Amino acid sequence: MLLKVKSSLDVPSSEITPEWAYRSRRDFIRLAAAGAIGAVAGSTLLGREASDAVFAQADLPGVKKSSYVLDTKLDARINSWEEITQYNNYYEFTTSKANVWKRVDAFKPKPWTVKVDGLVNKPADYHLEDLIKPADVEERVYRHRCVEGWSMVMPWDGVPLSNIIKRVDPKSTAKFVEFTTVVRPEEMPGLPTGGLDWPYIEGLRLDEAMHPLTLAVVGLYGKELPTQDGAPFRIHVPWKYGFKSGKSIVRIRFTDTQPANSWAVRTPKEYGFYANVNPNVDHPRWSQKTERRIDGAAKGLEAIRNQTRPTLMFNGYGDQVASLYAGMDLAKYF
Ligand SMILES: Nc1nc2c(c(=O)[nH]1)N[C@H]1C(S)=C(S)[C@@H](COP(=O)(O)O)O[C@H]1N2
Ligand SMILES: [Mo]
Repeated sequence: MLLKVKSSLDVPSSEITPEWAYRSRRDFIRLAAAGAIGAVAGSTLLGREASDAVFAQADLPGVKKSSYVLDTKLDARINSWEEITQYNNYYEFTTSKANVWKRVDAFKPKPWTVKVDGLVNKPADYHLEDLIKPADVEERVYRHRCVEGWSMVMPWDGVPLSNIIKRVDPKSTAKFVEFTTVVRPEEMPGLPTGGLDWPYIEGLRLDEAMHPLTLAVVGLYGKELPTQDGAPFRIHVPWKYGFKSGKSIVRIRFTDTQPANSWAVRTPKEYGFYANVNPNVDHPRWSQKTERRIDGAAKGLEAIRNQTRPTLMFNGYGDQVASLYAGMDLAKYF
């Protein structure tokens, strides 16, 4: 198989990449040398490498590195492109996590329009590029925790959601933001069997949506977002369970009442509106005290290895976000 190695690899990694990226690169080179990965090439962003699958996806030009980087004391390894793009929840395609990426080919993420409406001063149908300016996009490595118990670390490319919200200027009466995700029967083979009422709806309190950690995501590893991860535009709220982060968003509505989010509508005893990552509040059918960090690199993706680790309050982002919930009983508002 084709082996492409970029010349920047000759430069000591530590000189051109931050420590976390360096470790991830070392990991990758070790795996590549061991033959675990078929093809290697140098990716431009942050000096990381990836297999050919990455290069099928178009570059996002000019992604900036962000000051929000991973705490390497908690996480030394960023999940690989393959792990992030071949183990997904996106029920509109299939409920089988390992197969979403195989069922997305019919989906067309371009062009993309987002309707902004409700309690907002500049309602309109916006072209995505007018809502998220490509020049503003930065990369942030965030932990991601699914309510089902698995977790990953991903390098998302996006802008703070607050940038968009300021651009469209909510009215002072707006208290919540509701996100509606796309429904396209011709392009989404899992709709009939997905078990939710479509469209998938999520929402945040306006102050959660304005929080600097809340990201409007358009890319991954410096590449355009693959469909299975929510192309062309999804949210990532790193201190909340993954279901709060809607994919392929087509509508942003500002409201004064709490949005009826899909999972809370479907099973209110199991899923709430807040869904803050909380090891002390169990899901009715399982504990949330620990999580399984997806790590398919060692044995190949067919044998995803369990790496059990303690789940952190607010997914480790407590210092930044706990004040949003001061005085709230988080067992009641789960
Ligand atoms: N439209 C839509 N958005 C969605 C989902 C979904 O099924 N449909 N799944 C959610 C859940 S449960 C999780 S854990 C994350 C998964 O994101 P990832 O596949 O990029 O890791 O997407 C969230 N957003
Ligand atoms: Mo999830």
